[in-house]
Amino acid sequence: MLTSDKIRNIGIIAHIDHGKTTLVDAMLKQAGIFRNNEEVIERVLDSFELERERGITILAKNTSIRYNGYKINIVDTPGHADFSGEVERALSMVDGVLLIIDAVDGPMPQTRFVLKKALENKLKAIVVINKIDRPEARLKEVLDAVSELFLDLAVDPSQLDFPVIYTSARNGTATTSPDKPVTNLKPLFDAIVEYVPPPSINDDDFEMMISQLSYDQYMGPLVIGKVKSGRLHPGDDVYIHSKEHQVMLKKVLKLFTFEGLQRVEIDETVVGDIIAIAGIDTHDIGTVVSRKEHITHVDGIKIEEPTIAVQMLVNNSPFSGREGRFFTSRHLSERLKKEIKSNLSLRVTPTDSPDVFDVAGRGELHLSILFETMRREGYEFQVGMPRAILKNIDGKIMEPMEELTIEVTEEYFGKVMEKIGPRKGELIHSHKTPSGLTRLIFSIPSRGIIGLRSELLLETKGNVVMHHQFIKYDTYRGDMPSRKKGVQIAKEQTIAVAYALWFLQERGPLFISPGDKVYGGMIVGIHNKETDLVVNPGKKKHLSNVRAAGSDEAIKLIPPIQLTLEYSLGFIKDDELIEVTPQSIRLRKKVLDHIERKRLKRFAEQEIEGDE
Ligand SMILES: Nc1nc2c(ncn2[C@@H]2O[C@H](COP(=O)(O)OP(=O)(O)OP(=O)(O)O)[C@@H](O)[C@H]2O)c(=O)[nH]1
Ligand SMILES: [Mg+2]
Repeated sequence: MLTSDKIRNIGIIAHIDHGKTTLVDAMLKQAGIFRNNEEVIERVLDSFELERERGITILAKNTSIRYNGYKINIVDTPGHADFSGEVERALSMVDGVLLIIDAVDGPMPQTRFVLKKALENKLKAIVVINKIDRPEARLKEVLDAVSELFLDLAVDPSQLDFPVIYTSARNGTATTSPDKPVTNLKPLFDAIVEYVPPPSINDDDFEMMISQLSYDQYMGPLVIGKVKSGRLHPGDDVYIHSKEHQVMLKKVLKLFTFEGLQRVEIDETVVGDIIAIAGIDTHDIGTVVSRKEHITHVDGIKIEEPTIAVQMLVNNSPFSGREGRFFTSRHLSERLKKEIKSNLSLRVTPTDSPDVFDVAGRGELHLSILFETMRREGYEFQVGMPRAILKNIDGKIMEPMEELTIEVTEEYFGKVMEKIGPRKGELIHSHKTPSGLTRLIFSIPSRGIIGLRSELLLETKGNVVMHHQFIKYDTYRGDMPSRKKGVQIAKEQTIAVAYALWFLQERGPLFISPGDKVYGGMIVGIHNKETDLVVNPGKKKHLSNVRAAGSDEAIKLIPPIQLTLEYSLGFIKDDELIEVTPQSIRLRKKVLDHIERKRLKRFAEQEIEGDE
């Protein structure tokens, strides 16, 4: 029978791509989770469709292994800074962390962030220097850099004494010292058992804070957390204590624990184990489940605040309701309400209009993953231009600032500087990486990062690695020049034809292809000049016998720009919107009517002149 002293709860934390999920694969394999002949996909915990497509972890996930009579509960977390809310949530369930560090790259911005959180939470950290199989690995320098980081971040001296394990997650090997031979992950498992403390126990009644929500197709909603005290059984009554001190009585239907990749039903909980409860619906993360009606306090989970906001609107384009299943204001409102229950660093604020919501998150990717998830679920909506969340601190306007790290080959150095300058980025530091790239570190306003990744990928033909990390609020850096180019706007509703596009592509890159349906006021391409241009992409050739340039044989269309959410968020201006449906991403002017739009623009210009 499992006892609390045989439980170890660990979080796996790191900068993006340093090998967390790959290490979990190796741990699961060596703990015998899979059958001998079972075909196991790589990064098995990255099970969410968007995680597999992008090769990154987005949501923290639970799994567990058995080793030498111990149960090791593992929470894998995402390394991308936009999902750091997931890390903060995961840390509320564990007693120690494996801090994974790439043996070539060394500590990166997110390494610092996650270690800081772990140390603040008084968690025992085991340093895992991973990817030691890489030929450029530089174990000593990386370890020195890690020690410096601990010196900087430790909140008490005992934290400076951290064990170090060297691993190759890909090869499934670990060692306590680089000179020792490596065969398997045993040294890592032993370190977890030895250094991570067992969960603390007391003989109070059952209590658990909800750290995660999940769903079971038979049981409905599940709440997940680490049992703080006491025992719980199916059928027991429990009190749910919200942060707002509301108390509700619920009945436990079923209880589960995690074994490998399975959820296994249990009839009694063990203190310190990570469990799932069925029967408690609609409850927020941070809420406490207790056998007691009165408890002293509900801590909740402290999450960093959002930095970027956009308006999310009901789709009121002429094509509204054609491609999606959910598109009313009520649909959007309910879906967003559900999202904020588990997506802790997201904020949704209603506005004066029932059709418009203010949605704030930790960055462009945080928001675009939400939008992409919703469109795949069948939602239609529109999104406005992202803006930084400003604060008024002591009478001064402050804005969120980030540390931006860019790695490129030397030839693209100039191109990167050209893009960062107007976005108010300041180069703080640059050096060569062990793999021969130039690593540039900037301080830049959060709003300067919007759309930057898509632009740099285009400029460097995909040869760029970019990370950013919110650092602090600082003095507002002033207006940032918005997009210099104008757009080509469809004159009226029509179907695009090759003949018309062939002419329009001369004016600038297009977003549409022949056969695409467009509406008046929809943006069909970029205009290479500063002004906007109203065009007719449906204009057909006059029938004539004269063969001329522009005849069908001569029409060669340049492939259009494929609109993605990230690109669009960086592209649009204040008077434009992104229309998102399960099938399409379209850009449009907020005001579709050309005369009305011109009138408003002239009016706005006069106002500015009048100001001066
Ligand atoms: N050479 C080498 N590559 C590794 C090793 N571990 C992981 N990788 C590779 O590094 C890349 C990232 O691995 P992941 O396991 O997805 O990294 P992660 O830390 O989970 O990434 P996020 O969850 O997105 O932050 C993949 O291409 C892995 O194959 C290793 O030990 N050696
Ligand atoms: Mg991962």
